[in-house]
Amino acid sequence: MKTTVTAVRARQIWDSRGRPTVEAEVTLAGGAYGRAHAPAGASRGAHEAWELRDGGPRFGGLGVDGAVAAVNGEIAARLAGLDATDQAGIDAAMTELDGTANLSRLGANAIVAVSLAVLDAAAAGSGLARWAYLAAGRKVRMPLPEIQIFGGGAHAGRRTDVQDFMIMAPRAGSIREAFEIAADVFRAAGTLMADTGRLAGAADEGGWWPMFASNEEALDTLVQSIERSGHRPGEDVFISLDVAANELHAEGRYRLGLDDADFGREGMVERVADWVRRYPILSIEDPVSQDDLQGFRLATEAFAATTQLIGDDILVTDAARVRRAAAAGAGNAVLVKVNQAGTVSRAKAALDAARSLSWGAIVSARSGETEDVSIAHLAVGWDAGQIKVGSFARSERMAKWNELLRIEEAMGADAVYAGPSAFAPSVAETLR
Ligand code: 2PG
Ligand code: MG
Repeated sequence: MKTTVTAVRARQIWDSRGRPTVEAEVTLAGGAYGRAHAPAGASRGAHEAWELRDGGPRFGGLGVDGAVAAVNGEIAARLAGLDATDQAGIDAAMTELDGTANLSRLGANAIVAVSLAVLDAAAAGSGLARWAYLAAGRKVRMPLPEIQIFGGGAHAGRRTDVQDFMIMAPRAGSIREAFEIAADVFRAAGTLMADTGRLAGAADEGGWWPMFASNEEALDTLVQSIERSGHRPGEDVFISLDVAANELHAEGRYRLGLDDADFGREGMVERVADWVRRYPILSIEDPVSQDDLQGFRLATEAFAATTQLIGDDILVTDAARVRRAAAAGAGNAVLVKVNQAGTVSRAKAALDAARSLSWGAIVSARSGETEDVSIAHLAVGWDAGQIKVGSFARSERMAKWNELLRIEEAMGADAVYAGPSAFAPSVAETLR
């Protein structure tokens, strides 16, 4: 069969933070070829699939020789002869071969790179772009992008407590227009920082380095940037925050160092709820820590009827966790990171769980990325409705945004921007 896997190979390459990561290549009997890279997070949930690093003195312990060897040895041997169009079968073969729940034996970085490379090869073998191969003839929407303007938290030496200060343009007419708005706001924010003597470079995902005296000063500056760009906060452009509160949490308390504030669960939720009331915020991610389902439920009660509430570290792209949170009345959207799940199939299962609950779903990059554009195709082909890639700068980010422009153009008259339909129904209602 033309789509039979004939070769799987890996090598160590370097990511956007100059750290080693895994590149996998897959070749099929008919000559089709696929390639993909494992991304890497900095603010990682403890329940994520396991990224295998070599440890020891070399590269600060971040080497991936073990993961590369796992691909070139056991994984390559196991996948030879399997059909690349059977993504579920390939992914199951790798998870069974690994034998651990969190893929820690062979490494989720090894497995995810191969899983994505198999998808790439299978699409190539079918003569289709990955998004079209995944869509399989169904009508899919162009996703609504979340675009970072200031990067903080673990991506900027903890200069702010909140990690991602992002914008969304749900009322844009197309993703092309959403990018034009983002470019305006990003530029205006840079000018504003320069004019006020606060321009100090970029954070890990390309957002402006957060030279602020409080988390609210960052929010105020973001609103000013939107205004300066000529767009209207709360009308054309909304704020989205990833609090990444797991990083602020220790021994049952939340600490906002920049604001010199210390909270219990209720206080933390109230602080975020207060921001939601006072700023044009449309989406909040991880307002509480990875194990604080009770706090996630409190946040849901406080503001999720009208605001998107995304679980990242608390849901870790796991279908069972999504269903458990929903049963507890917690959350209305899931962040989908393929490397948190470990395989394309597991990530898709988390997205399907969200969809069956009428939740929002945001396909997301990691803070450590490469030129790999797989997630642009997943977001479109899976009809996720939203995508998060980082800022509007640096080529590991722009590669994904630019790929989305190509996809939109290829769709031609069929291209429909998800807009408000990307959100859970009660949140979408606020935009109509
Ligand atoms: C997140 C991501 C992307 P990281 O928390 O959502 O911003 O960060 O990849 O470091 O986990
Ligand atoms: Mg996050």
